[in-house]
Amino acid sequence: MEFKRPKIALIGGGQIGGVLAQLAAQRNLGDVVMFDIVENLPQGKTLDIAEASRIDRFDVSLSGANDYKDIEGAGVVIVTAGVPRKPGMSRDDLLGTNSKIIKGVAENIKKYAPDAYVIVISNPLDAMVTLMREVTGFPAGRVFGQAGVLDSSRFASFIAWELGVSVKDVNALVLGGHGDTMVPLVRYANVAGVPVMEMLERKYKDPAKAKEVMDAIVARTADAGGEVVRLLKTGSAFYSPASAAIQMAEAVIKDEKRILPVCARLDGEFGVNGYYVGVPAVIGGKGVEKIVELSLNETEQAMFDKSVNSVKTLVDDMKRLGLL
Ligand code: A3D
Repeated sequence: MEFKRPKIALIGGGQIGGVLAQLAAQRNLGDVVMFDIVENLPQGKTLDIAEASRIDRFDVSLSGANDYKDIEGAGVVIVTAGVPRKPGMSRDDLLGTNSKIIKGVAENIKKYAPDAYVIVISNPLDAMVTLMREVTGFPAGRVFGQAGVLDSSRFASFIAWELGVSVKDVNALVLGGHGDTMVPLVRYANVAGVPVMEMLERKYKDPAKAKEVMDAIVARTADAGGEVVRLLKTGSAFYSPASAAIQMAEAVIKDEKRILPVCARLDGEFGVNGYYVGVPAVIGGKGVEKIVELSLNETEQAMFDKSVNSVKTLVDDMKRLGLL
């Protein structure tokens, strides 16, 4: 038998696509083919990254493509095709433009990489994952979205910065749709096992002040994408979304069984039927292998329901516009 490196196809060679290619190579995850509709762009980016192979010590190959045929044999496909938002836009404003793009991308993935695991990053995330699944017809566990890993990392970072502790010791989880209604779960957030609220109350010696600080962290988490957009002005975050998606791809390729918050299809879990939303799940060699359920109190459940409803509204909009 002949051993072969895994093949990773990146659909979209823009800001996130470029960082994805570089991280996949630096981690020796597999051979990378980057597809984009812009002629020479993916060829140029991948050549640039490949020429650092001696410095970054990787043997995987990188190539660019303007023909979908080149993604044949891909085991993992990461999709960033589409447009990012600009200041003043919400993710939902991208629905019309990106739906049309994702539909075409999905048809080609179905044709050329019918066995692939598909990780979607394009916004509005939950709606685009839904569309990808619908058009490819792949099993639900093979199509999922990146949002929760990044949103949770943002939440964890803000907690670590506030408490002056290593972010490596912070566990923080964000549930729900990838939009303004996302649900950072304060009650489950902890630092090396100690509840975050206890840490904050000890720091400020005032429960009201601790709550005020946490409310600000929660609000900043929900607005974190917008904060970066307002600073960049020309596009949205791209380093951190790429890191997040690579963690997910690595969990699949190495069958790690990581528990990661991802946009996954729910079939009764969390009381939701037939919709894609952000929840913790076991990610391994079979993609989304299991949804990890956890109990929510009344307030958390109400926030989660609101977030799920905003995803449902977007999916309904796609149906109304004939996009789904
Ligand atoms: P950008 O740098 O514009 O790259 C998008 C690329 O897609 C460009 O190179 C385009 O040429 C390409 N493209 C356009 N149409 C097609 C097509 N039909 N087929 C193939 N490629 C095409 O954007 P970006 O990389 O900054 O962001 C990409 C997407 O990710 C956007 O929709 C963002 O909103 C989204 N995003 C998601 C997150 C999440 O955490 C979910 C975070 C940040 C950005």
